[in-house]
Amino acid sequence: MKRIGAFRHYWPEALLILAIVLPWLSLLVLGMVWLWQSDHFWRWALGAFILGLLTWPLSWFVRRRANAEARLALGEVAQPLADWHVRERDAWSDVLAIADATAPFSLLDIAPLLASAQATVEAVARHFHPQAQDAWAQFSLPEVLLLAERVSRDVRREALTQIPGVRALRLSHLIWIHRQHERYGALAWTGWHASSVLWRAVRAVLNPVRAAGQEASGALVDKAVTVLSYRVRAFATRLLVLEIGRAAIELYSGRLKLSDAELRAARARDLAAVEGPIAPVRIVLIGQVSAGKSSLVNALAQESRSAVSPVPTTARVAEYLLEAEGQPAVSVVDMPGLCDRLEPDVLSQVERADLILWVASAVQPARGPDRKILDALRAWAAAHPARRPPPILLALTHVDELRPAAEWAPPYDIAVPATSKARAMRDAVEAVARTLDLSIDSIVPIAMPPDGKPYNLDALWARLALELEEAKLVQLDRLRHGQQTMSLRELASQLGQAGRFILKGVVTRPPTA
Ligand SMILES: Nc1nc2c(ncn2[C@@H]2O[C@H](COP(=O)(O)OP(=O)(O)OP(=O)(O)O)[C@@H](O)[C@H]2O)c(=O)[nH]1
Ligand SMILES: [Mg+2]
Repeated sequence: MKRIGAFRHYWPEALLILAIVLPWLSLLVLGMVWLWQSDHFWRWALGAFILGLLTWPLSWFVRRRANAEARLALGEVAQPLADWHVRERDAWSDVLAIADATAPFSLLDIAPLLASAQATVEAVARHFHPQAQDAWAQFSLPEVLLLAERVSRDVRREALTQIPGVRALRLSHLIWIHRQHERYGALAWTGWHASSVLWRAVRAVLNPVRAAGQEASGALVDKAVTVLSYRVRAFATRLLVLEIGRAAIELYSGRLKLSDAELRAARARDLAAVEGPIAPVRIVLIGQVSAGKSSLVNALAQESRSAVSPVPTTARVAEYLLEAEGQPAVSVVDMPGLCDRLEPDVLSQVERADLILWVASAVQPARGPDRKILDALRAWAAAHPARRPPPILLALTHVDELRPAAEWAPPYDIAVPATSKARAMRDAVEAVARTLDLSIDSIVPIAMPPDGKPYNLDALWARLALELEEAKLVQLDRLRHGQQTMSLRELASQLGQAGRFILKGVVTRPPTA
């Protein structure tokens, strides 16, 4: 009923279309008649069929090339960011897989686009909140607003450089297309569909053999037409999936706490702090009782800062600023010896650590407490995927006491051990790497005999220096996370502002009519 009404309403438009289309359609029909009468029809049909067949491999080739070109053109967009770590990179591989598997969106149907955006966001969210039932909803409103800002900015930049003529495209054009589609789309489709079904039925009755040939070539021509818009759609689809994926990773990894301007301000504050008296990288020393933590503080400082003794000594956390000549300024935190569980004291220090320097004695056979606390820290880091975990290095102390204990004649080359002492040192490094599940290159053997010169501290400084860049990123991340916890005073001031705003709205509300 509705359609018949629409036909009645749009009859001038229908007549106009017929007036334009009929002369050309009649040409088609007349051409067919001529072909038929002059006995060329079967030759024509065969030629059309062969050309139609050709469209299959060609369309396959064109699609493949369009996909490859979209990949190439968006090569940079497909690169993971340099400061992403393992979890972000894993999530990014999922995003790339979705981008590869997503068929180009249709220009008129928005539903597949939304479904694909949702699938991308959910895939990323699952990486960061595997336990949460509604993993995708783990963000705050300002983060979503910031996300919208970023995606718009990035898609705009790529569209401007990659889609020809995009500047000339006005919103009014799109609205016009959409309106025409809404207005005539269903009607035109019904009209076209009905007349085409009728025509095909009549054709089949009149001449079944010819009709079969025409059906086949018609299907093939249809296919060729859809290929034409493929290139632009393939590009736009890949761009959207990648940008949405990247933005989702930024969102769920917790990097999207601050806008670029806010981040620049935080960095400036951070740099200002580094220039000031204290903001060097914070190295937290953790290890069993008498492992040599305080001795290491003194050796690194090249002077006695912390009390050292064969009996349990350090009872409280103490922080020292080291400005040894020729070495980067670092802040070193000396901790009491480990207990058999993760104490709140240790955890609160780990939360504020930019680098953890585990201290273990090479002559201490019991590694249970080290492994237990280390695993607890690993579990803590895994439970806080939004935070960048501090890198862990291990100083293997007391190597001078390894067997043969009487021999101590540094230097030793443990890469190519020539003496049994050097071999014992290498075995100790390998054993501690295995039992604590650390990589060998994160372990530096050192010695600080009470009555002799410290050994291999230069190597430890060099290893620390290699890790400083990462430690600075951890520090920046820490500052960024510090930003989101709003102080009570800040909260009170915001509530006050909101209260004033609401009151103002009530007082100045225009009188209701
Ligand atoms: N021979 C030798 N002795 C060491 C070495 N490192 C530390 N020591 C000695 O081991 C004892 C304990 O050293 P500390 O530095 O007090 O150990 P700690 O880890 O701070 O101990 P707590 O504060 O009790 O947790 C001291 O007598 C040090 O002189 C080393 O590499 N070789
Ligand atoms: Mg100590």
